[in-house]
Amino acid sequence: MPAGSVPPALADWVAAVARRTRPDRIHWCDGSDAEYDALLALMEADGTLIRLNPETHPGCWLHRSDPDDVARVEHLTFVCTRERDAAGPNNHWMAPDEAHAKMDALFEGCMRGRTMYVVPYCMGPIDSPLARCGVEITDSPYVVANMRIMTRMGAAALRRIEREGRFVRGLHSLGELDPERRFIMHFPEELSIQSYGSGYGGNALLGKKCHALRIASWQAREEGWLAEHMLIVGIQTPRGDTHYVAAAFPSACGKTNLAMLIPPERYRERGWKVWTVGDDICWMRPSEDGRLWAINPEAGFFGVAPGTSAKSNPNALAMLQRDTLFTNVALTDDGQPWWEGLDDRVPAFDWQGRPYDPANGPAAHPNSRFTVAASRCPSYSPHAEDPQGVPISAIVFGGRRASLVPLVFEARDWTHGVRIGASMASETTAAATGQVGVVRRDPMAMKPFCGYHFGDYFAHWLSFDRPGARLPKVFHVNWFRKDADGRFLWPGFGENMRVLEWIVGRVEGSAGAVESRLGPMPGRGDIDLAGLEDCDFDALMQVDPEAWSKESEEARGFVEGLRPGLWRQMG
Ligand code: O2Y
Ligand code: MN
Repeated sequence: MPAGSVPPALADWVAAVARRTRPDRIHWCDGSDAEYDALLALMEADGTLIRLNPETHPGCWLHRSDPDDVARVEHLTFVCTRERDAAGPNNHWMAPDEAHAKMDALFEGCMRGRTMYVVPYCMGPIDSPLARCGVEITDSPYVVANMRIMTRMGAAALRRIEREGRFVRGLHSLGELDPERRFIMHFPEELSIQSYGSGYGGNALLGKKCHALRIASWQAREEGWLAEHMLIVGIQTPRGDTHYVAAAFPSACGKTNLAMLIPPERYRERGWKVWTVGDDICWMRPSEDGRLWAINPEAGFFGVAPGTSAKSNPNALAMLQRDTLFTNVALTDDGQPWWEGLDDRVPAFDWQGRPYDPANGPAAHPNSRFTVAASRCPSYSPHAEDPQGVPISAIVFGGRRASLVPLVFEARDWTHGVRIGASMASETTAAATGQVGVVRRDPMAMKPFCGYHFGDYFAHWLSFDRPGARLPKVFHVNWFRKDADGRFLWPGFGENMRVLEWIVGRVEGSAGAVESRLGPMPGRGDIDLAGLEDCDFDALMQVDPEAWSKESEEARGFVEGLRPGLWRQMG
């Protein structure tokens, strides 16, 4: 037990878990540097971690997961509410009694021979009223090391838990890493999570998707706030004002790249700057001034490595040079991490540690990851840790659509914005599903992460439109539209700044727009296209009325299928 007092509810729960799981040892994590170093040494000794080249990548490590355990498992992820309807058709549901019986049997004796780590953590700045605490019990030191980077973990979190008395209980075991004995269960009514049989990412770092989205979205509805799958950036204008924008994109649509965007030189010269607050999750709460104030509940980035390059994300490359845990990337012959899209070197070993052979597929797993402290990001906002959060001026929804959806348009008002978010659909990528190019409905990019009924979720969003509210403007973007030959119509990456400039201009009231049936859109003269002579702006913005009507009809059918009458309430 740690020095100082442990809330009895926490001590009792830890004791009960130990009685069931039978660990050889219990370690209460304090979050110290010494503890982190000891964990790394332990994992180096047992082969869980490989030290990367200390000359080029000091403090960096490679972990290779089980080859059958490389991504989130949506089909094994359940929301276990007393009433099936509360979880909604958007979640796999299991009755809590049945789920507990199943999990109790799996956890029985599963930590024999292992150490049980007790990880108190805080999602959000430790002194923020918007932050929430949890405790993850796990038998994976790799999970502990990741949680230390991704959350505020250790003694300070334990003190806050002691003060508040309320925390989310997360129980995790690697089990046998058998895909047949793998479940990720959420019990929002009990504020608890149980995860068995996977050591990977969203399945195992319970503070992230399980707590900060599925459980938090439930808590947010009860308490009047929003827990969203959104990045947060601050956009500083040449006048020195910073507007904060939250943006929701389905997994693998470049959220991390947008969160760390470096404006093109022309913009930088004029004084534009993009500040990173978060790359994946945003908690927003209406404040007394009527605005939504947001925090990033995470303290680090768990980003996809493949595709990260000097072109797509120079800030990420800079921060990955030291103190980073890599998972399932390839290795060069001199022990450097490597992934597809990084550069033209040829790796020596693939993600499974085999000598690299292109016949075996990509060298790095498509869902290979880096875990790194947010503070290592060169564009990390000086306001990212402000306890009150940052005020959100615009919300941007987006998807990956090769056709139909224009580069950018604006919602007429909040309710229309909710309709746009609820109508979101995106093409799948290899990293997300293994299937490529299938259009999947993903409202507000929350399909895998909303911990309750989507109909109730949209109604919750609508409820923010009330007297005195000064809600953000809402936009929709699509960076991925292609021409008839399959070439991208928009250059993307840093050039997305042009669209952000228009969005900021709309927020400030200085940018023009033309009206369209979708909502206001930039006309040719409203958006900076200088130097993009090859860009077919008309093709980018063109909307086929018939195809759009069909798309809207599908979205209407989807929303009305959730809760009849809801579509009409959405503007
Ligand atoms: O596959 C996983 O376990 C990771 S999923 C993930 C990780 C970081 C940020 N976003 C996601 C996601 O799927 O949205
Ligand atoms: Mn995500």
